Amino acid sequence: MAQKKALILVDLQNDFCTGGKLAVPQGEDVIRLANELQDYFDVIVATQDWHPKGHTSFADNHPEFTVGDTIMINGMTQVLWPAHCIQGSEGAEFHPHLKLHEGVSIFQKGIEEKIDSYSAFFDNAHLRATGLGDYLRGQHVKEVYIMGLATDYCVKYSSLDAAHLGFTVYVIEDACSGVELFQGDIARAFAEMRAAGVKIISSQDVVKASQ
Ligand code: VGL
Ligand code: ZN
Repeated sequence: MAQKKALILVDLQNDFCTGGKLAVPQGEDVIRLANELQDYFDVIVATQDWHPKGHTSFADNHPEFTVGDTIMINGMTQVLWPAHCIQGSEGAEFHPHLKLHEGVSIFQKGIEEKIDSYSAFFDNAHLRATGLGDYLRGQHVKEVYIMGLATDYCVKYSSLDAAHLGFTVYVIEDACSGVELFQGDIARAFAEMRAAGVKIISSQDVVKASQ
């Protein structure tokens, strides 16, 4: 069976776009590339951040703290966010301009109340897999291309986990947008990804490679 390339569309949801609860600057600008780039891949996966109302990452659930604070929960650091991507809410829906190809598999993460999951592969403590790694292996995928929201959280942690799982990993830089909670977070995220062997490319590189 031939080796395959997968495209992972990370968290292209209303809450990460303009007007959403955790809006990433220009989040919706990457949707066009998501629509175009699907043409170049054998296997396509879309992820959704999918939290219960009482999720531990929501500042509202820690009344003594505020959005942007970092606290310790069960020995791990956790950034506190505005409530976002609540299961079944409009904010958790994919952006209306996203046109997913037929057969795209959807993986949801952050579904457990007590632990966050930035990565599309594992929760933040690496206790539980989402099934994405096994799914990709089952599809004979060797190379994964990652794009979406947000560069400095879900894109970063998904790409690091993918690299650790042994995939060859590409992050499509112009098809990502970041939170930049602290100035320099996006640049530091790319540096960490590079250090882990992740290749940072552009959407044009994907198009050119297919010609
Ligand atoms: C994300 C912060 C909180 C993301 C999800 O998709 O990057 N960021 N939850
Ligand atoms: Zn989240």
